[in-house]
Amino acid sequence: MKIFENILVTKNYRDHAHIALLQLNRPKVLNALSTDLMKEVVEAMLALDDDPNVRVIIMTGNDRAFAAGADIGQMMENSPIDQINDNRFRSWKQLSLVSKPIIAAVNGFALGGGCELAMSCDLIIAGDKAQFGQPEIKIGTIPGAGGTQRFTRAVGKSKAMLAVLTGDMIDAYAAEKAGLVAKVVPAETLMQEVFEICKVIANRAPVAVKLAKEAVNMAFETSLKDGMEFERRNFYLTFSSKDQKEGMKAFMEKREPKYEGN
Ligand code: CO8
Repeated sequence: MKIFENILVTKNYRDHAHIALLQLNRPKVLNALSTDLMKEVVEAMLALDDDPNVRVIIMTGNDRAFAAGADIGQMMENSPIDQINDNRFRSWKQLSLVSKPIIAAVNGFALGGGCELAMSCDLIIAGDKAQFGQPEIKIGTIPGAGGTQRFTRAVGKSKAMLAVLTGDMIDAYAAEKAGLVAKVVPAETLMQEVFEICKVIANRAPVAVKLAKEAVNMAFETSLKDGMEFERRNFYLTFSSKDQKEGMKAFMEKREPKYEGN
């Protein structure tokens, strides 16, 4: 994998052949999401998605911040036309093309675009000192990459309004209670806990994992009727994989399945 300027990418994370780590790496500015950083995130994510050995991807920051938002210094003098020409949202859209599960491991601040980036992942595991928020209103703007949409779908209208209109942060436990975060763990064991979850997912049938991810995400895009239809078709599709035959055979034979990803 190529060397990037603003992120660190590790394959074979903790010597696991199927787990990769992508770490945001602009610690001096709390991992503020510059356009270059986001381009690198997408380039690396798409490369990991193409790598047949990788089954699960972790996205993380550092102890102090997952990311404290878009780079304010970079955009403060922008005109709307600068923003259009910069086309930074293209990167965000491309993230949704990644077919493998992405787990956000969040310690410290996940604010503004940082919270939105965590929400672009498939699930969020938080350290107990993590703080989430959409503070854009405090600097005279509003969220631009899902803070009014994904956040609202995750926590409901009233809690979303409170966060978006005040800009106040919520802690990890409040985020878990509201449904933004799947699980809160001690900050110091976050990466170990996330690794354990990734090992479980990496052990599942890879094609079924992709189809399951796709089906859950479809719940945010369609009516219930269409979503159910989509799910059923993906369910049928798993029956064309060798791994489905192996999974059910192994169950009947009372042994562990051996999945090969086809
Ligand atoms: N952009 C640029 N620099 C930042 C950012 C940021 N978002 N956040 C922190 N920094 C820098 C600070 O300027 C400071 O730099 P320096 O040391 O050179 O002065 C350094 O990081 C450390 O920050 P603080 O000294 O402020 O640390 P504190 O512990 O006192 O405070 C906070 C931490 C509370 C996180 C504080 O830094 C803060 O409020 N940051 C800004 C949070 C924010 O407003 N985020 C929203 C930004 S707008 C946005 O995300 C819109 C998204 C739109 C779509 C995304 C497109 C890419």
